[in-house]
Amino acid sequence: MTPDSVQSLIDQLREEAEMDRPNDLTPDVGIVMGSDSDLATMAGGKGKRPGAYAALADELGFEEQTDYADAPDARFTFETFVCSAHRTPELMYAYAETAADRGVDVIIAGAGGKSADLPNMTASIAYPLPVIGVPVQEKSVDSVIGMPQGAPITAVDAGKSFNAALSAAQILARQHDELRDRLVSYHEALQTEVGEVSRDLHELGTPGFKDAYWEREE
Ligand code: C2R
Repeated sequence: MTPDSVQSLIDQLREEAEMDRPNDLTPDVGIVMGSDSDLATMAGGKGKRPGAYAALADELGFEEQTDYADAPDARFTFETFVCSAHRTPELMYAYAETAADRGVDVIIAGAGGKSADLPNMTASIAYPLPVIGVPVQEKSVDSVIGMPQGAPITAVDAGKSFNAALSAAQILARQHDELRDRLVSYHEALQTEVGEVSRDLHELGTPGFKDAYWEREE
């Protein structure tokens, strides 16, 4: 028996798949995770390094779509759900099966524990939509990347959901020059920052650098 809270999400996804909305009104990236306890890794915050949310929203100008009938102004958007292969298999199935028809072009799927099946099951069901798996912990890596021949998944290292988001944007950028430009700008800013840090370290010397930078972070 599927509880109402899950069934209503499944119904919403299936209805949305029938809507045939124009691409600029649907989420470009779908983010799913096995539990809301994965959110700090998948989104960033709570003492974790920046995650997929930060990469998409803060670095690349995406907005999160929370209402299918009321798309955000931003051209590039993403949606976020919790769905588990183990706990809510019907929801995972409906999510992956409807993703392409709902306008999603690439999925980022994160899960933790030793039996992190959500990313690879999502990849199999959503095929040929590309799925980027995020092992939430080190012990999840093997179960995320261990797919048999013919059943592909792309994956990042444990916890690296930020890079998963950049990879998702790279896939989208093949069709959207605007996004390509944003990716290039992001990379230039990254290089500028490394250059500035390197010059400061060299010119301030190690003790001076520690005083200037480490105190700033405290
Ligand atoms: P809870 O904190 O909810 O107990 O979850 C989640 O991704 C999470 O990291 C603990 C961990 O269980 C993982 N989980 C999976 C799947 N569903 C939940 N690996 C799945 O379907 O793969």
